[in-house]
Amino acid sequence: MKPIASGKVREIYAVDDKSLLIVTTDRISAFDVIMPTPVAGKGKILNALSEFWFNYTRDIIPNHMITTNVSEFPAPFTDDPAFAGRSMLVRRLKMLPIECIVRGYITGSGWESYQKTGRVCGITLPEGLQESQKLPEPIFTPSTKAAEGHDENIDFDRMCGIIGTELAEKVRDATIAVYRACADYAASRGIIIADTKFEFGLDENGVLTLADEVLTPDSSRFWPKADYAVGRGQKSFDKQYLRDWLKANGLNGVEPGPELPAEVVDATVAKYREAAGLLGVTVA
Ligand code: Q0N
Repeated sequence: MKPIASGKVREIYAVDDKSLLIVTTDRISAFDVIMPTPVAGKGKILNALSEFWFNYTRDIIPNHMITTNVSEFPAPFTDDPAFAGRSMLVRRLKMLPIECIVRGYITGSGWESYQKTGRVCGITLPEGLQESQKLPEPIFTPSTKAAEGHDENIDFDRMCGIIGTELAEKVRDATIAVYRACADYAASRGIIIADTKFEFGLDENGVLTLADEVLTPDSSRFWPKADYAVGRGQKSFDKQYLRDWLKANGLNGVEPGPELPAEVVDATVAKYREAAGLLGVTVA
């Protein structure tokens, strides 16, 4: 079986007209480069996190998850150990061409934009914010895939022009509601979810449905609450050790990525396990 789409970390297999199988590999990227060495265990942890959040938010918005139980997968995937624990059977949707980003804290490209213009995606923010500061309210900052394949930030009016105002309002409200519920939960367990990206689709009845992966460290910025302080960048919950090692060896951004020593792999997977543990997510 060949995937119909292959991302940096995940692969999507066509199952039938109604469903797809999303497989989360153990690949890891840093500074936009995929490392040749897998982080054994990472895929299962990310799959378990997405499954947890889909269940946690099911009363806020329907989602695409059917099952993560490999025994319930259709042929030829049934009970395949290569897929066990790292994959999710999902409903096939008509995907919306928008990346739904929500930010509770000002960092990254949002911080760059704010420093230059005082705004992010057309939203004017209060004056005098410091780097990494919590925003008064979470903000919705959509983006779209530009022709080059790179994401382009858009304002809400542009989004309305692409998918229509009524749907855009629903998507924005769902994005903020899911983020609030999950960020509050994570904060109560020692993890700040600074921002995240959701993708939505419409099901066969036109019902807005949460898709993709949800609130993993690959789609979000997780910060350890214990180390948080405003006025500077924050340590990444999961990738700090890897980034520091790459930088110390002059290998940040170098293609192809270097083979990783066991110590880097071990320290990194330990952080994914720690995040899951703090969130109360058990990984098979
Ligand atoms: C789907 N992707 C990749 C944008 C796309 N439930 C679904 N139904 C139909 N298609 C998809 C899903 C899901 N999930 C998702 N491609 C197809 C997701 N992203 C990756 C980043 O770029």
